[in-house]
Amino acid sequence: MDWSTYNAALPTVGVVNALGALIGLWVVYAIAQHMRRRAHCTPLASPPNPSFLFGIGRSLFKHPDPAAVYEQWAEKYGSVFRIPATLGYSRVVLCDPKAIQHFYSHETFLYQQTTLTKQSIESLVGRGVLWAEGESHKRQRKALTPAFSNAAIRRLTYIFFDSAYKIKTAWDSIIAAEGDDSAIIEVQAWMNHVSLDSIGIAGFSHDFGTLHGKHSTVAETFDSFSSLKPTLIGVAVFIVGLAFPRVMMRIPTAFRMLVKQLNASMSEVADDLLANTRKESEGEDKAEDKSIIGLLVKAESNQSDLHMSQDEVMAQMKVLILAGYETTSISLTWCLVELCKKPEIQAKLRSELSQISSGDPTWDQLTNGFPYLDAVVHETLRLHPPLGETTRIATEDAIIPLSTPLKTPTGTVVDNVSIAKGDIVTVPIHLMNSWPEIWGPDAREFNPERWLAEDGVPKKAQELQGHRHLLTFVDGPRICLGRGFALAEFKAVLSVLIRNYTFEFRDGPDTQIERVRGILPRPGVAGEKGAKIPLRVRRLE
Ligand code: HEM
Ligand SMILES: *[C@@H]1O[C@H](CO)[C@@H](O)[C@H](O)[C@H]1NC(C)=O
Ligand SMILES: *[C@@H]1O[C@H](CO)[C@@H](O)[C@H](O)[C@H]1NC(C)=O
Ligand SMILES: *[C@@H]1O[C@H](CO)[C@@H](O)[C@H](O)[C@H]1NC(C)=O
Ligand SMILES: CC(=O)N[C@H]1CO[C@H](CO)[C@@H](O)[C@@H]1O
Repeated sequence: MDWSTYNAALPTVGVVNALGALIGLWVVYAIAQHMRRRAHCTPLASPPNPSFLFGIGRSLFKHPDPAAVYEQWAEKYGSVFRIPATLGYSRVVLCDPKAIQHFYSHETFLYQQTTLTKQSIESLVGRGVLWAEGESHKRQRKALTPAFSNAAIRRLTYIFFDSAYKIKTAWDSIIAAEGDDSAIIEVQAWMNHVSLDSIGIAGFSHDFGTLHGKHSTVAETFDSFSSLKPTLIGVAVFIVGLAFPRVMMRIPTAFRMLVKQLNASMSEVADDLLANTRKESEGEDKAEDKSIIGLLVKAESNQSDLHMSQDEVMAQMKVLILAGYETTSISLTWCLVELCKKPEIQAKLRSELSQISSGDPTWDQLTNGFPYLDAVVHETLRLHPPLGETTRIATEDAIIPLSTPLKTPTGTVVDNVSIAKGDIVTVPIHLMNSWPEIWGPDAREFNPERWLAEDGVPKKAQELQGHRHLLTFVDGPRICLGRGFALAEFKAVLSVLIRNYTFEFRDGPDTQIERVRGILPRPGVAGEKGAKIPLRVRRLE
């Protein structure tokens, strides 16, 4: 036995023991707190826990159709239930319209982002409106709202048509190069381009130029998120991160490196805009900036009560990219997928759009003039919400009202549910948008007609708040600020594409499409790598 080794080991053992004891105490304390709070909560039914470490989250994350899983639970356990989460914690799931209305209307105050989400948003886009809560959120939101008014979007509509024509120019030359009337085009990449370029120009007068084939670090960074593989280290970091979010944010995983890269390239764009807007307000000869952030910076110098710091302005620009780029691109891509699955719907849409005789429709015509286009767009948003769930933490004990009384596991029937401060609450957006219980037997089908028929949106669906009774843009204080922007862009781009081309799956009508994970899940061909949607695009004469 070597004594020196033994002696050196002693203090280490002591430290390890002390640490162990401390961690043990902390766990006991946390559990006691949890039990105390839980004591006055309404007992809720819950599926069995497959894994103490991961709870049900991992299997849900991997599942191709999470809405179907939530549906089974809701049918078995009622419209409010608990699901097991990481390390023995649980999440309360709300599938009751009144409960959901209560949840969204109290967002940013009673229900706030979990520490992990908050940290991720901050590292991605800074302390902008997506990050803020409570009064600070209210102030930022108030400052941003005028820049998203109908009048503002009306002035920006030509930008969406311009972007669509850039696709047309590019596609026409791809098709011409084939020496035919059609070509195979991976449309998801183009929907990314059209979405990013439009947000750049309309949002803050910056042309990313991806529709002209320009390389963009911002686009590339977003794309590389979807090719990240969940590594063992990544999973470990994730678990540590649940308990110690600050530690996680410092560990240089691939995700963190990408976040940094994104931050750097987005900051550059922000600096440009601010410099230009400042020149403009100093009276230098520049075309007037009507972009969303341009308007904002100008308004900012006038209304001191709405003053935003330079950091906040930068953060808002990044928020626009984060909130508007992928969401819009994913929706457009899903729409093309659905139109390939249902050629008769594609044809009907084309026939409505053929009424356009000359020139582009105005914003007002886009908004109200094409009922079938409107129905196709909303049916896409209903079935394919880019954000599938909202998850928040309750900052206080709360009583959640219900539309329909709930039978608890102890057999009593309650018309409200008590939860405790610290409870995590989830609204399954995808389920609420497509639940047969709410939308009727054809709820899972892509059927635009439902938006045009007399009783197409059933009474039960009408109980849901939110844009057109959908939760795709959520509801309440955090309802998507860019929904008018998104709808105008969606409709403008779709109208140009459908008038000029027909779309079919590369490998025929039976092609299976699945959800591929990224920052947000995207459509991709089943069994193929990456989120790619190769379509045969045929020119119309
Ligand atoms: C189809 C496209 C879109 C969908 C489905 C969508 C959906 C959403 C959702 C679900 C939220 C709430 C996020 C949360 O709860 O944390 C949100 C927030 C937001 N969206 Fe959108 N969005 C879309 C397009 C856009 C566009 C194009 C813009 C901007 C140009 C935009 C700007 C925003 C902003 C600024 C917020 C933050 C609002 C707040 O925190 O108060 N969105 N969006
Ligand atoms: C993001 O970039 C800005 C400016 O370049 C910098 O000040 C900030 O620290 C960066 N944030 C992160 C999380 O990298
Ligand atoms: C700001 O105020 C000046 C005069 O004080 C006015 O000319 C300008 O239109 C205002 N700008 C905005 C964006 O309200
Ligand atoms: C909640 O429900 C219980 C019984 O189900 C009722 O006694 C109580 O008044 C309700 N509370 C609220 C705030 O609605
Ligand atoms: C052949 C055809 O219909 N071309 C149309 C392409 O789209 C533009 C703008 O939407 C129309 O002006 C063309 O007539």
